[in-house]
Amino acid sequence: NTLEPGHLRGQGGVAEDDVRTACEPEALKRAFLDHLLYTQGKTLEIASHNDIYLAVAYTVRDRLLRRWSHTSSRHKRHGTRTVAYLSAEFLIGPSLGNNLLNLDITDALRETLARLGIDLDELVRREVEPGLGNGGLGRLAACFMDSLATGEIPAIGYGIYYEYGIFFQTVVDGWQVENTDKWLRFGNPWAIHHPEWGVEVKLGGYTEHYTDDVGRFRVRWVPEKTVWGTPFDTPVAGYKVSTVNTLRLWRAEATEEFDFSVFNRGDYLGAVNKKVTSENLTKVLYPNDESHQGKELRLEQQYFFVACALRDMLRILEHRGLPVTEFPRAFAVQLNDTHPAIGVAELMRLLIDEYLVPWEQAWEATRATFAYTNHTLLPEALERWPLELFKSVLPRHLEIIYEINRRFLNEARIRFFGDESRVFRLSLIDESGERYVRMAHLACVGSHAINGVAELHSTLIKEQLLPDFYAMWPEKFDSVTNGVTPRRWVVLSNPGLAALATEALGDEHWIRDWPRIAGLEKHADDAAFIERWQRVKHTNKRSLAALIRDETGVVVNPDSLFDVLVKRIHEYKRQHLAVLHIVTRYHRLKTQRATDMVPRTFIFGGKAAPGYVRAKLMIKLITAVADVVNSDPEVRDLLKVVFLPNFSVSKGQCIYPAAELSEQISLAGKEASGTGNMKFAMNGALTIGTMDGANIEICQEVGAENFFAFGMSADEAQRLLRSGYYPRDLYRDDAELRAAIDLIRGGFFSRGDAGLFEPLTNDLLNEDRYMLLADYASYVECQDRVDAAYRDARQWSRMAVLNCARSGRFSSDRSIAEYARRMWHTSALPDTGHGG
Ligand code: F58
Repeated sequence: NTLEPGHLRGQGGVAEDDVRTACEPEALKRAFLDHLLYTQGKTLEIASHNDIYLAVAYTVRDRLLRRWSHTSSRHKRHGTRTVAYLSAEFLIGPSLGNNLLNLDITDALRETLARLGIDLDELVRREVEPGLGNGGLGRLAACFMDSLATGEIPAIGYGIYYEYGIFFQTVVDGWQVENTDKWLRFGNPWAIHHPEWGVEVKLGGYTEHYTDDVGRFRVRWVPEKTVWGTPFDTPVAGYKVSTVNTLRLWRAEATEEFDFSVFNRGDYLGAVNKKVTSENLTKVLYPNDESHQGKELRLEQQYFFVACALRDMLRILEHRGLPVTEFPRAFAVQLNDTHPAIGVAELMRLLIDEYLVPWEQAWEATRATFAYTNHTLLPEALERWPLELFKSVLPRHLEIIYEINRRFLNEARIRFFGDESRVFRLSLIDESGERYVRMAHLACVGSHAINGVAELHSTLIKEQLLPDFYAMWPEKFDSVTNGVTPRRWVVLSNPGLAALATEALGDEHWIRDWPRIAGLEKHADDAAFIERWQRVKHTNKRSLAALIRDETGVVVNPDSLFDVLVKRIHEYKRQHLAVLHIVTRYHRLKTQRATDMVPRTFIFGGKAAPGYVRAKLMIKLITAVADVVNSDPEVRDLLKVVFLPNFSVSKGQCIYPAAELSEQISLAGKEASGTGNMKFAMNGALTIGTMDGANIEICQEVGAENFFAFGMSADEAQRLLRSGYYPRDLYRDDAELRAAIDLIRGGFFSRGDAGLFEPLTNDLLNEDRYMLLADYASYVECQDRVDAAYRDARQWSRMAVLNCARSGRFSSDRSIAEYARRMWHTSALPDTGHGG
């Protein structure tokens, strides 16, 4: 099923390759120089770095295009069910290296460019990545697109072409500072704009109910405004297969350049204003993770891309010559959390208002189409829209939601006879105070499948988040543990490990069949193998040390234990628990001259939502502790603390391969899954973690003896909370904990400004919602066991190899296979090479 290097399998191979698609060094050189001159308008002598990058990118894109068009005609011919993955975020990371890998032309192009004096690896390293996501959810969507293409499953990713992605983070005086991310400034060579597939989207206004000429009851939506959506298509190539799927992201434009009625009154600015307002719709990604704010523009963004996506699917359906009633057989629509859940009401609107399909039939088709993935249990992250706001943006959808609700609650009243309180809880409308539309309820009612993203998470959904829905439809509930793509997260990020794996396993099949990595296990006791493993890790650590030096000025020792905590900054993720541990170590060094301590480098990274004051203070705490610890001569190189700014996909690619200890320390029951935990394990880091999210499954797979587990279980934490949790008692009774908190409270890390960290320390002593103090002792004790284990380098590496070898379950290829079989009922459509 793999291609010959650089050749297009089954489509005539070399013979059909022309100057635009051939992959021999001569052809690549020709294509590159052509693009440099005819696309960029430069000769090599005067080309800028960006000119060269763009010419290279276009050269690579050309080589994707024929496969891309072949894929879409193949999909059209076969009419197989296409997965439409709807997500407000796709955090795809840099494209160049990934496309070269999947096309298998990295070496050929590197050689070609080197002869022209160009360093391909530097182009890859310096590529600006689109930051079109906040964190795990957006990155998961990108890993899934990779696995869908590699598995040759027909799929389109639908989302938003934000002009500004997640903000660029710098650290000034220890504080996070946000800068706009103008990622399109120098152009985006990967996407192709298709204005011809533009879609009109209505917003606001009111509805009119009337009877048409033939006596039918009809509804007309009279919008307050309309915007125009056009798609930007990015090719998503599978690994060494000819399938190239599409990521289709929508940008909003004004339907007309000027509002002529306003213009004619002489109000030029007023007329232009309307255009500006329309374009604001897709201007910026909301940078909040795990907190819902209820902003009108956000609701408009969500509706905008979902409306564009469903219209686009209808266009494709028509293009394939199929009637609208075939919709569910043509598309399986996956809702990546509730952000696209309005799609349920929108498809109903299209079917009943525009295609005049009877309600029952439309509803059956809608349910057969949608499936919903939940990504969080945190109450503040659950989307609820104030009814009035919702009505002002989507008046027709509110009517449809009322009707869905009326029918649904009637069904519930029969199913739960006499249990009105349950009916009240199930309602799509929250009426306990101010009225809201509950998007998770809409997603549940409108989907045939609902899943969590790790086993514990799925259990908690059934037992705590949506128990009434579970009672009603137990058969809808499922669990698909997340996964990550080994192409980006091992092959691209960690070429040393990839080469070692290929050599040890005898072939490259593991790249598309990650469970085969289990074959490394039999080398875990082979001294020569271990030595090579260690060399790879050390090389990766030196590269990361260089990056740290360049970005922060801090010099770290590559022989120290690299202990890493990278993810969004959030109280539930408990970065401040890691700080309490660091301060405890520091205190031990100062008071006990603990010179037998294992030298460690603590590496932090992650963004805080700009309005999340507490999270920003956590960053300041990390940097403040870093400043003191790093400059204390008594500490020498036993302790170093680094905050690496602007954590991103690119940064992750340097960090995961260099990590030895992966910190996954959320309060049990709070992290739905985590996916960083998987990237670390694949790259041979050991985990110190709570029994939360997918940590539990990682621990099961790698074996408890190769995993540093600590802290309360989700059950224990909930019981403790219910029985009365008094963090101050824990503080009083634990001398080391007291010392750590007192150092922070007393202003030791804030040059005497004792008030600075008080919001954090007071909270820990009085409320401590995320129960850091309850897990502190167990965490510190566990970290002492980490030290002991690290002293035996050989044994540590053996455990690291086992972590990698036993991470087979955590490839997104496995997740996608589960979705395809259990919720989408679709299968691969491989290119047989016979034009078939
Ligand atoms: C994350 N959610 C979960 N949300 O926290 C993590 O446990 C899980 O592994 C991951 O999803 C993938 O399933 C997450 O990243 C967001 O960033 C949302 C973005 C849009 C606004 C609300 C939060």
